This record gives sequence, C-alpha cells and structure tokens, in this order.
Amino acid sequence: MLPALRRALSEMSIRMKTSRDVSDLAIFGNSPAFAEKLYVGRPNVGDTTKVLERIKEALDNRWLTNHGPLVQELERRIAKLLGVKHCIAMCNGTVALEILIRALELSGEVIIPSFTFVATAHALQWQEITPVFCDINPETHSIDPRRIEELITPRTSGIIGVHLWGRGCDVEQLSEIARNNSLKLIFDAAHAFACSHGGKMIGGFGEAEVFSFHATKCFNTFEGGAVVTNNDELAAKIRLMNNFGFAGYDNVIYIGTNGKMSEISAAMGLTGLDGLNDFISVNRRNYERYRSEFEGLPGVRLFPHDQAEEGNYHYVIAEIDEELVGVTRDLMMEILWAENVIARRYFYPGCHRMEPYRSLFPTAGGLLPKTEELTKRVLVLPTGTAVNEIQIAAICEIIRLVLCNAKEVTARLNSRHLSTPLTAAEPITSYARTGQ
Ligand code: T4K
Repeated sequence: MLPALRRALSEMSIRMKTSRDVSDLAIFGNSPAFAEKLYVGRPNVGDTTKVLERIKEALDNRWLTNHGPLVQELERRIAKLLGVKHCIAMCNGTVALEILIRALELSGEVIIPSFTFVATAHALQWQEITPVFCDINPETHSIDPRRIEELITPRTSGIIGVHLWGRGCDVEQLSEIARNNSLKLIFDAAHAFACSHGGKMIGGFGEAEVFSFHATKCFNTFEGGAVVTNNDELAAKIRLMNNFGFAGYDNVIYIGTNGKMSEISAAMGLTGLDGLNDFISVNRRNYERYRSEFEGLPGVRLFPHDQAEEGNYHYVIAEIDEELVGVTRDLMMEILWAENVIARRYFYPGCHRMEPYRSLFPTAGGLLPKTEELTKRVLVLPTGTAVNEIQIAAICEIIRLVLCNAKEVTARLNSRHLSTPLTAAEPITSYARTGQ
C-alpha cells in the first residue's frame, strides 16, 4: 500500500488492513481489509433532523397517506425539477411500471432488454404480457435499437427502454422505431433520476417514464417510485388507477390498485431533494477517484458516465475481461467479498436466465450474445455517501494487486477449489500504477 495512503488511513482512524502481496489477501485466510462491510446501494440519508421534523409534521396533522400534503409537495418539486407536467408518486418503481403498462393497455408482447433488473420483465409478465428480450449495445449497456425490428410481431404492443446506470438509452432511434411500427414507447428510468439525455432531463421522453426511489437509489423515499409524463389524459388515468379507481368519495370509475406513496416516504423524499446536489457531488467525486485509480489498468473498463450530460453518477461499474486480465469477474468478486467489499454483479445472469423466463424461453440466450457476454463481466463497486475516497483507493489497491498477480492468485485458488477449477487466461504483463 502507498505510504501516503497508509498515513492517511491512520490519521483518519479507519480500520483497514493493508495488503502488500497476494498472501495478505483475506481469501487466503487473513483478516479482511475492511472491518465493516462496504455495500453497493447504501442509502443516502441526508439531514436526519429535517426528515424527522417532516415526519412529526405528518403525525401532528394526522394525515399519513392517500395523497397527503407532503406527497403533493414532493410531486410538484419533482415535476419542476424534471420539467414535466405530471408526477404521480407511488409506493415503488415496480408498481409504477405495472400501473403505467396497464394504463397504456399494453398487451401481447413488449420488447425490453434482458440486461436490466428483473422488475422490468416481471411488471409485464405479472399482467400476462410476454417480455421479448432484446440484445444490448455493449458500449452503452442499453437496448440495441438495431436488434428491435427483427423481434416485432403482430402481437407486439410496445417497447420499454431502460436508462441503465443513469445513462439515457437511444431515445431517438427507439422513438422512430415505435412511430414507424405504431408501438407505445415507455422508459424504465429507475436509475436515471436527475439525469439528462441530449441536454433534456430524463422524465419527458416517450409516453411516460418510471422512476424508482428505493432505498438503494441516489434519491430515495425508503420505498417509492413515480410515473412522470406530459400527457394529461394518461396522468389522470394513472392517478385513478393508483387509488383503486376512486374519483371522489364512493365513486369508483375505473379498475385500480393501491400504489400510493405514504407521507413518511414523502418526508424522506423532500429531504432527499434538499440534499440531492450534495449526494450527486459525492457520487461524482467517488466516480472520478475510481476513474483515476483505474487509469492505465488494461482489461478493466470503467463504464463511462457522459460528462456532457446531467448525471447522478450513482453506479460505478467495472467490466472485468477475463480474456485480458486472467481473472474471472466472479473470482474478483469472491476476493473482494472476503475483504468485506460487497461488490455486486448486476444484472447477472440476465432476466432471460431467471424464472419464469428461463423455463418459458430456454433458447433466448442464443439471440442475446452481447447480453450473455456482458453479464459475465460486470462488477458494480461501492460508492455513495457511505464510501470515502480513502476506502476507494484501498478497494482499487486490492483489485490492482489481484490483477498484477492474476496467475498466482488463480493457481492458488484453483488448488483450493479442486472440484471446480477456475480458468485463467494469460494475464497482461503489468498493472502497476505509474509512479508506484
Ligand atoms: N427497474 C430497474 C432498472 C431497477 O433497477 C429497479 C430496482 C426497478 C425497476 C424496480 O424498482 P423498485 O420496485 O425496487 O422501486 C436492489 C433494489 O432493491 C432495487 O430497487 C434496485 N432496482 C436493484 C438494482 O437493487 P437487490 O436485490 O440488489 O437488493 P439488496 O437487498 O441486495 O440491496 C442492495 C444493496 O444495498 C445491498 O448491498 C445492501 C444495501 N442496502 C440495502 C437496503 C435496502 C443497504 O445498505 N441499506 C438498505 O436499507 O435490489
């Protein structure tokens, strides 16, 4: 470990072990680098006093849910921030997707990427609509518009683009395909709160867009989500459906469900909005730190956030190419977990390999070669307000140590796992950082 880093660690009293050679790694039986686990998706909490004040306000008002004043305020502020006419806050992103899909009367088949959180697919299948999985562009990790038209059948009613990792998918191409084929286009923007595409805030594209405000997101309401749209009629219908179809006391005019957000969630959300710029600047600082640590590390690609756009920088995604580095992504994850770095392999193994889709479409993988490859490479690393730059430097040191000694690490672990040998390609010669 760098002397400066070691000094900084002792000054900050962070309990971290330093690994200088492979034998120090926790996977070989040593104590982990971090005394406490570092997670992906640790919630951004913001000003706790303010959250509690707002919750007290709700309790004092005795107005706890059913489109109360805090939810209304949250909806107004989100609509303003995103430059959209309507925001309908909901209990989570999955229910928001389900209600939107139902409100648009999607049916038959809907084309979606397989490389997404399983909720995108489940929101369709739950309503007996078949998700048809489309391959992705490995550069952007988003649905590849060039692969869509071959999947359109007379049963296709729509397309769901997913702005994965907060980066806008190819909205223009998708819009053109939807227009030419009379399909409804919506976006799963679960990752993309406060992000822009082509200089315009995500939220205003397609028929409507859906956000998740789950605890693990950049901006959270404990559990929560929203549909945002500029379509007045659609917004009115969704509002009804979100509250059992009630259009006033005793007057149900439509089939609906219960997707309402509570006042406690809105209290968290309003406080999160107050702190949003701070969350994003920490995320951005962390991302830049990872970027500089990974510079000159061949075989590892850090998924690029487009600096020309507004971004929330909420996910730090490393792609570990086994062919180039001689270590599998899974082995790297195992090593990091042993060090208490709980990196995640989102969205492994791809929706098409999860149930019920795996049984329904056992050959889907043949049409998804890029998805299949990417799900073996992606490793999402801890960031957010719970992670600091010193910790990031130490995580990167571990990764570098493993990559510098890929052959030795793999051989030692292969002898440990004799029953399931790990494969090792010839590693690139040097991962040492310049100046080390
Ligand atoms: N579309 C997309 C593209 C999505 O990514 C999602 C959700 C949705 C739709 C659906 O939106 P919601 O219905 O969820 O609003 C997590 C989240 O539960 C999920 O919301 C999110 N995407 C997905 C990407 O990540 P898991 O299965 O990874 O959750 P879990 O329990 O493993 O937690 C993730 C990490 O966060 C852990 O490392 C621990 C940490 N954590 C979690 C919670 C809840 C904390 O430190 N504190 C906490 O309170 O799905």
